[in-house]
Amino acid sequence: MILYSYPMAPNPRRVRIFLAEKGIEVPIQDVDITTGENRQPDFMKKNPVGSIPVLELDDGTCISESVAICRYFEALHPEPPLFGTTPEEIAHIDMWLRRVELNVMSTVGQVWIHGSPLTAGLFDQITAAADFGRERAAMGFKLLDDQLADNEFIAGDTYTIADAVAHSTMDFATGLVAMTYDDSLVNLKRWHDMVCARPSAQA
Ligand SMILES: N[C@@H](CCC(=O)N[C@@H](CS)C(=O)NCC(=O)O)C(=O)O
Repeated sequence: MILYSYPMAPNPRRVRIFLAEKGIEVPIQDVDITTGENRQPDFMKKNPVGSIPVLELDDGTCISESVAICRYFEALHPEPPLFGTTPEEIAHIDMWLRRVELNVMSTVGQVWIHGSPLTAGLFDQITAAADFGRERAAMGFKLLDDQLADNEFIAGDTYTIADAVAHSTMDFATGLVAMTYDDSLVNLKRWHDMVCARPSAQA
C-alpha cells in the first residue's frame, strides 16, 4: 500500500492527520505537484483527475479523493470512530464535514487560485473571484466559530473527520494562503490552537 502525497498540499494532509489520529502507518511517496509530476501519464493512470492524494493498494487498485481514502481506513480500522457510529452521529458529522468543505475549503481555495502571489504564474487570476472567496471564507470562519462556542470540536464533543479536514484547511488558509481570521473569532482560535497541539499536527 502506498499513499501518494505532497508535504504542503492540504488535501493529502487531511489523510495524514486522519491516519495519525487513528494510529495507522502507511508508506508515503511524494508526488511533486509543483513540477506537474501528478499530471504525467503514469500518475494519470492512477487518478484520471490528476490530483493527490491517491491510495494505491497492493493489488494496484487506486482510491483517490481524500475523504474516500479516510472512509476506507475507517472501515478497516473502526477504532477510534472518526465518522460516527449511530445513524444520527454519522449524519451530524457528515453535515459538518460538508460545511467545512463547501464553506471553508472551497472558498479558501478560491483565494489561493485567484489571490495568491504564489499562484500568479499558474492561473489567470480574477481579482473579483479572490475578493468573493475572501468574503465567503470569512463567513465560513464565522460559521465554525459559532459552532465552536458550544462545542469542543467541530461536530460535538469528540474529535472527528470534520476536525481533521478543518485543521488541514485552517493551516492552509493561515499558512500558504496567508489569510487571517478576525480576532473576535476566539472559539475558532481556541480550537485551532488545540488541534495544532495534538500529535497529529506533525503529520
Ligand atoms: N477533492 C480532492 C481534491 C484534491 C486536490 O485538489 N489536490 C490538490 C493538492 S491539495 C492537487 O492535487 N493539486 C494539483 C493538481 O490538481 O494538479 C480530494 O479531496 O482529494
